Amino acid sequence: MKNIKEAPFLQEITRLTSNMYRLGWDERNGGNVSYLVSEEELKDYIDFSVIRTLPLNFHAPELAGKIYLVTGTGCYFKNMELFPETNLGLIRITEDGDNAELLWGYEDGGKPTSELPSHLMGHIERLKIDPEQRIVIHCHPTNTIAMTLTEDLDEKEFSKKLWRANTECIVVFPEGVGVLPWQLCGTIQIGIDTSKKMKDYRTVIWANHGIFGTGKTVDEAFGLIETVEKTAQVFMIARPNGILNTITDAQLKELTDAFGVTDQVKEGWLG
Ligand code: 2HA
Ligand code: ZN
Repeated sequence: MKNIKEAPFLQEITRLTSNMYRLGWDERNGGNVSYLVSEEELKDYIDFSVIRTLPLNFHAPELAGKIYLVTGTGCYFKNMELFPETNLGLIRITEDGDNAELLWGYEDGGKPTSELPSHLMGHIERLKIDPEQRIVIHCHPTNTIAMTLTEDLDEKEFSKKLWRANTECIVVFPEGVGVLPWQLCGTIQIGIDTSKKMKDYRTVIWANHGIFGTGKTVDEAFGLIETVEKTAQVFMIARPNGILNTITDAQLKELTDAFGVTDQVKEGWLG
């Protein structure tokens, strides 16, 4: 067996968590990631024997047999690169969709993130839309959270504030962003509500808490989050001075036409 610390999929995730830590989006044990890994990618690194079985406390038969690399509950993003074996785990969803079998990791007796319902239910919804869906990232980006304190949480209003502030936004997320008002995190209910939003959006913001980005690649999901966060920063810097210049609906239409994403904009959102 090769050393799993050298596996490309593992290094991709630990590089990601280190990056997010340095960006200031994952203080303490904030944030969590889940990443679909194929048996082919794993076969040189693990023997697929089950170390422990962990109850999911919800039902995810759609993911039966799938294996996810998942950050551990209470784990710090800043420590993942150095100690992946305690801070990360590889879990396989059982055939009945009720349990997760630990195949590697959580070596100090840990278990998956408290936000596992949002992650797995999110994968289920996004897989229906995009069969290549692989990653869900949750983190706590400062300016995005700040913007949920000062702005209306209506999804169209919130999305359009981002689109109007910064040219790349409507091109990167023409479907807008989903927004959930505050509710208790780490629950099955927030998983249900978040995954409902993910039917329409690859990006979901939790007011006074953080953001989710999804996609087929780390770059896609991370790119959504960094584009929202960069724009929220621009918006929050400009806001106290009074906002004078924004991109108009006609200009937003020019952008969606030029970049071929017009059909992804929701009916009635542009003029
Ligand atoms: O503790 O970010 O939402 C990790 C979290 C919970
Ligand atoms: Zn969080």
